[in-house]
Amino acid sequence: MKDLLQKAFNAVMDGDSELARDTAEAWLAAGGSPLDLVNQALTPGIREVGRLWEDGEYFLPELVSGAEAMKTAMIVLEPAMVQTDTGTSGSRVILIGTVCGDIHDIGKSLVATMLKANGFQVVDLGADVAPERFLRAFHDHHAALICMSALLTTTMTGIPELIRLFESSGVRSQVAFMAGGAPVTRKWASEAGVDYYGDSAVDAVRIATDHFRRRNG
Ligand code: B12
Repeated sequence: MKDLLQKAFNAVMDGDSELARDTAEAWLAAGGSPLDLVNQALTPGIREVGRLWEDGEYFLPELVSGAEAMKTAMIVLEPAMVQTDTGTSGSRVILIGTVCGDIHDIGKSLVATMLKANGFQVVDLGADVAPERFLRAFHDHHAALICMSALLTTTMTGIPELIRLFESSGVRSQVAFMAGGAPVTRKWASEAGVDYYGDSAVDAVRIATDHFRRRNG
């Protein structure tokens, strides 16, 4: 299994989508937990790619192919993660999206997958989501919790912007907001008016579970 972890890490580092897919399949076939592969190999791999890019050792094509390799592995792993779905009713609707101007969607999708795996009904709006789309989806799906992801210091301002839109539309009190993503901190999120800050997909599940337990009694 250790060998597969190393292979998956290398696949992301080398931007090798084929190897990433094959390794993820082999990992599942060997009985490995999908989340372990994400946390112990794929995420460290993409973070290392980001570090090398920041240091000028990798260029944008390597960053893009590393992300593609990670996403390819995630496509294999996702069905195995959501298999534990407990089929809970629609009273636990969560909207999720990456804020406007930001196309990073790997972390957001991981959060969405983990929430689904824990029985929440998740409406994933994708990346680069305009505030008005969040508002429309909130009305369409009667969502009780909205999760926002931001990976850029230039786009994280979309978080308070979205909350202000809900305030000016008179619906702020009907919904709670959770935010996360590399540049977002607990302190910043609280100052931005966010109800919950989460630093990982596992954290998001814990917070959502507590939120709905309190709300639904
Ligand atoms: C992969 C990547 C890309 C890929 C994205 C592919 C995709 N489809 O997502 C590509 C190549 C497209 C890309 C583009 C760019 N990128 Co980029 N990218 C990254 C990289 C290397 C990894 C991000 C990632 O996927 N991490 C893995 C996931 C699993 O982790 P995560 O996203 O942090 O998510 C976890 C937690 O944060 C949390 N979380 C995330 N969202 C949420 C939401 C909620 C509600 C909760 C509770 C938790 C939560 O849970 C997740 C799982 O545990 C980061 C470096 C880094 N260390 O983060 C740079 C990084 C984010 N990028 C950066 C930059 C600058 C860019 C570009 C501007 C580059 C350019 N010059 O074009 C563009 C931006 C384009 C745009 N408008 O959005 C900078 C941002 C700097 C800054 N401070 O703003 C970073 C930090 C790199 C760096 N060190 O400089 N990028």
